[in-house]
Amino acid sequence: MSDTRLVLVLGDQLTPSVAALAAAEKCRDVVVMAEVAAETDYVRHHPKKIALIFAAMRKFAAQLSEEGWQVAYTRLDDDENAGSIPGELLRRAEEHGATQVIATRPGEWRLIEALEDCPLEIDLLEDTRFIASHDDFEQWAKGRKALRMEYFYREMRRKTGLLMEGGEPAGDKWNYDHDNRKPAEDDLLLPKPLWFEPDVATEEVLSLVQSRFGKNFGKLRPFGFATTADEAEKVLTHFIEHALENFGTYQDAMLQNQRFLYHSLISAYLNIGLLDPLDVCQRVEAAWKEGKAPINAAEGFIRQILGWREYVRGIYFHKGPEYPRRNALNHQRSLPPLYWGAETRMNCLSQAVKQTEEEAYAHHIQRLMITGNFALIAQINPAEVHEWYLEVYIDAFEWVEAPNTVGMSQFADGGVIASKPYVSSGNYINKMSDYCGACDYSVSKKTGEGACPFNLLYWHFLLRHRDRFEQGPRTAQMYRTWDRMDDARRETVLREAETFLDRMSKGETV
Ligand code: FAD
Ligand code: DLZ
Ligand code: SF4
Repeated sequence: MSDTRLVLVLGDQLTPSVAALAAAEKCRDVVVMAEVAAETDYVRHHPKKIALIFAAMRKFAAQLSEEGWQVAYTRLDDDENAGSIPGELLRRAEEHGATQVIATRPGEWRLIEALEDCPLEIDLLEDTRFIASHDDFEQWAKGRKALRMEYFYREMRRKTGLLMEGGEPAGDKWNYDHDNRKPAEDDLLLPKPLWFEPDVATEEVLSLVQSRFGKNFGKLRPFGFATTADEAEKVLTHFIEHALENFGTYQDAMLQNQRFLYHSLISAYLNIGLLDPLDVCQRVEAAWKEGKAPINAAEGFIRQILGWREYVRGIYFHKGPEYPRRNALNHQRSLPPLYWGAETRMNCLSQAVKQTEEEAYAHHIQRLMITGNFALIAQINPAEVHEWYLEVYIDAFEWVEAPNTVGMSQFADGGVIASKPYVSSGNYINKMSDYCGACDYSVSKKTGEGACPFNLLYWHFLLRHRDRFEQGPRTAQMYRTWDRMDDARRETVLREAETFLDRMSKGETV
């Protein structure tokens, strides 16, 4: 046996300072990276996501080699490919006479369990690329009845000093959402995202992905994502210079011809290690200090990363491996084919799904208030909704996707994350988007031929769960509105909602 150790670097751990690399020695250890079927196939990922990960993995491996690391890299089509991460570790262990492995804890229970079952001596180190450690989160959560993001976020502001002035929040407010959430007008001068032409290495990956995963849901080309830390850095700079200023104000707006609005498009880069979350927050804070962005934009943006992103990761690990399978509302309906691009007369859903198919991207409000809202009020099985989100977005990894989908969007965790279900009638969608004007349905019609389905299903959902929500401080008002309607109207709403759901479940175009 040699004293060589294997250093595992996964496809979402592409940071030179990641814990396993920080603990390893260049002169002694071998870095193991592998493109494997177990990771490409555990769900049918969007082809753009596989392409991003493989291209970024290959370039990161090349960078490590240039820096003097010995890298054992396995390509998906290599003959000896063992097909899984533990399988590749075993193969490389034999090849190098190694028995010890240094690894950074993966971001999914599935892979953590697979590594724990692997018959090698694996040292699983904490992933230090987050602003809050597991201990930090556990200490914050200890003894609290409700684990609300807002209080976690305030603690993180205090701890990091971000947007703090003399121990108080900058501008004297923790949260500027009151100034945000405005609808947007379509405007040719809106900033355009920064895309990159694929180079030779990326083109090679694109050909592989096309031949192996071309049938997965989603368009592979055009492919313009950043695949190195340098490029991701350019995307961040581009966002800070051109979009940050308006990020807060139009954070919740949706336009059918402006898919990205003032969003940053950096989630995938953060999640695979090409950008560092604390660094991103500090860059945004600096832009605010230099007068390049107002406080509502800087605060709104920093809250997403320092607050939401860190908080959902804490929840995922705090709640354990069963969390993604929760179904507190006992919703059992199957996900309708419209989520996979089948025809629908609902323009908001049609636009959100088409955009997802083409870009592997939708912004937060599209995910929460279009595809998520509909799945919830149509009472779809949350396990199927969870799988859909994990498959279709470029940034989807279970630690961040599951709390957002199962918890925030589907209320399937019974209210751990959300203090109320994120449901709305068509009115909210009409206020925040330009979808309704081009829809077959009429958003102003509450019942009858052509009535917006959101207007029917919203009440159907609330009535089904009356026992759970009617006393809630944030939901009681909805029931008072319902109770004020006359009997005939209430009966019609529920009957038409049932008819709609039956038709949808039979596979009819709705
Ligand atoms: P911006 O709007 O520019 O926001 C900046 C950054 O804040 C994002 O890049 C992201 O890192 C972070 N952020 C914002 N909101 C959240 C949030 N709720 N949770 C965690 N981080 C957040 N995000 C993922 O990274 N992966 C997912 O798989 C994922 N699944 C989601 C599923 C549902 C049902 C919902 C409602 C949200 C989901 N989100 C997910 C959160 C959010 O929608 C995306 O992070 C965001 O849309 C990414 O686009 P952006 O980089 O342009 O974000
Ligand atoms: C998502 C993904 C894909 C599609 N392929 C690979 C791969 O071939 N090799 C690899 O190391 N990682 C891949 N990943 C990322 C892993 O699935 C990710 O590390 C785990 O889901 C934990 O977050
Ligand atoms: Fe969606 Fe209803 Fe508006 Fe159509 S009318 S786009 S279904 S909210």
